[in-house]
Amino acid sequence: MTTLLFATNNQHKLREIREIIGTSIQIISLNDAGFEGDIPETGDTLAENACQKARFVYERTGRDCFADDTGLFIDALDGRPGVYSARYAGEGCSFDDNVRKILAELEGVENRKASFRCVICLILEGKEHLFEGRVDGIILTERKGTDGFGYDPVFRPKGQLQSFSQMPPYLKNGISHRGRAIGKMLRFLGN
Ligand code: ITT
Repeated sequence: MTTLLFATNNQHKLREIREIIGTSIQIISLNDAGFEGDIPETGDTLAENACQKARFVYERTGRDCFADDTGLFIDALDGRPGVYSARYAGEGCSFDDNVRKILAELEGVENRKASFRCVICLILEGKEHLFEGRVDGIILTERKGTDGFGYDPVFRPKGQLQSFSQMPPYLKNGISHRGRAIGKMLRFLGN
């Protein structure tokens, strides 16, 4: 069975990736691999950051691995928070702080269009492969639902009646940015 190390410190992403991938590939966490410490993330694009994270972990572990870099791009905010989605409300901020900040910035704004975009960088025997996934939707005026993480309570995908936080995981994963990017990676690995 293929074994891949997932270069993330975000436990929500780890759970989601395991739910999406199921048992076809064994996903090892940084913890399982005995890897400790921060992974730098200083790029200006999702692809640069995904590759930086994957390369950093590959160089230190020598294991085939992948990293995911994700951002929420809001039209009315000129694409913010975008690449800076994790620390939008400042260093050490919580998911809730970030949600509060975008809701305040969008107060009274009619155009609520946004997209989640995810880039995965997979490193197999030292060679990099990129996979992208995107989902379009809108930013709600208030939080809805309790599942998921990050900006999920205020993001409703196009054509859906529920926010990502109101959906059972299989529904979110079936249409999400991450689900789509991982689907491409699995098809590549299957070939
Ligand atoms: P790693 O770099 O360790 O993987 P991170 O949390 O820093 O973890 P990102 O930079 O890719 O990861 O993610 C940016 C932020 O975007 C993340 O902290 C969440 O707030 C948000 N985010 C990512 N994926 C999301 C999702 O599926 N649903 C809602 N918000 C998400």
